[in-house]
Amino acid sequence: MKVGLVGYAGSGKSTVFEWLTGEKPDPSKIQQGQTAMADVPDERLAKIAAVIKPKKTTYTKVAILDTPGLMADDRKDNPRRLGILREGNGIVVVLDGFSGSELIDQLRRFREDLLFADMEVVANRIPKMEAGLKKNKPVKEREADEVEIALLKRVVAAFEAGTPASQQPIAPEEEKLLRGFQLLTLKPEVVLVNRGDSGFNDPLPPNLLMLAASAMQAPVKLEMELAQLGDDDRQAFMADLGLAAFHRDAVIRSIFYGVGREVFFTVGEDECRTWSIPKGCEAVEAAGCIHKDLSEKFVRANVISYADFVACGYSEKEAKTKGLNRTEGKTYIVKDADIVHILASS
Ligand SMILES: Nc1nc2c(ncn2[C@@H]2O[C@H](COP(=O)(O)OP(=O)(O)OP(=O)(O)O)[C@@H](O)[C@H]2O)c(=O)[nH]1
Ligand SMILES: [Mg+2]
Repeated sequence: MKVGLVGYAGSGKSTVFEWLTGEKPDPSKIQQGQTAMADVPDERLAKIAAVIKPKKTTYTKVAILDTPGLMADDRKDNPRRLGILREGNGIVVVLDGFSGSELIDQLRRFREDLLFADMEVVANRIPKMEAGLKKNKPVKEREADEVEIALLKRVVAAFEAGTPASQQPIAPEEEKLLRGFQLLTLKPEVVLVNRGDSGFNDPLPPNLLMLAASAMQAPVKLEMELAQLGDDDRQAFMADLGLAAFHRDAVIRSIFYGVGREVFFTVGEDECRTWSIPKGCEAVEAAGCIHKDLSEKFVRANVISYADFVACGYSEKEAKTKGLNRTEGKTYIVKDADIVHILASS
């Protein structure tokens, strides 16, 4: 699971990268993008671990990718800069909320750049495919190419009209043809406003929330500076500034859930752990997130819902006694925070 930080030059992407991952970005590597991991904190797992006291507690991680800033004036190079994001599962747009620049304009312009980058890759493919039609080809192949070219032309026309791929009517078989482009306007987007030392308790402007209902904000640089202080100083400064708590953990969780992920738990005396899954996935796919073998040799899953597990005092034994440990098959849709045991054939 990888998400890319993106935004205009100087919006604070590299500051956010360090805030989320604890790693300092290396300026010499910025052009190709750089990645570091961040734990996804989970209070539910922390509680489970406090009761079960396993040897090890492991949180699932998300890979955070820092990218070179987009240029606001000369936008020609922006598609190349955005290209780094194509392999990611989602996009975090970092808006400059500290220098007085209009937030809504930044987001609008960013979305234009994103759409333009997608339009460029799809449009560039059309003349190449048309040239291929001039060669001798079996009829079936030629027909398939013609269908594909018609699709690409339709998608480009919609881009020209300003419609991102996520809002275009794309049938599942068309989606397969488009998959190779790794379209940016199909990726889930999370908006993060990088606030300065003040204003972080003010609500975000309503016109921004109209464009991005779940936009978040955080005083990123300030939190990094406060984190360097000793406990007493930090608490005194936080009280002075009106900062009730750090935003970092909530932001990382919102990014994780915002790009369509969820977790399930495995619990045991050796290890308690969260596993990252796509929202709404089947038990057999969830098993594959632990190990490929577990999905190939899947027999069944024993599942306790998180609420039942808590009600049973975090005891699997108790849940079993009360009949709350369910046996589920391959197609069971795993719920966020389910406690799961996969049984596989050997
Ligand atoms: N005053 C203030 N400065 C900030 C804040 N966040 C970041 N900065 C400063 O803004 C400058 C740019 O921050 P970076 O994190 O490097 O921004 P970036 O988006 O990675 O920039 P590029 O990689 O060049 O696009 C740095 O000098 C930061 O110290 C903030 O909240 N307040
Ligand atoms: Mg940077």
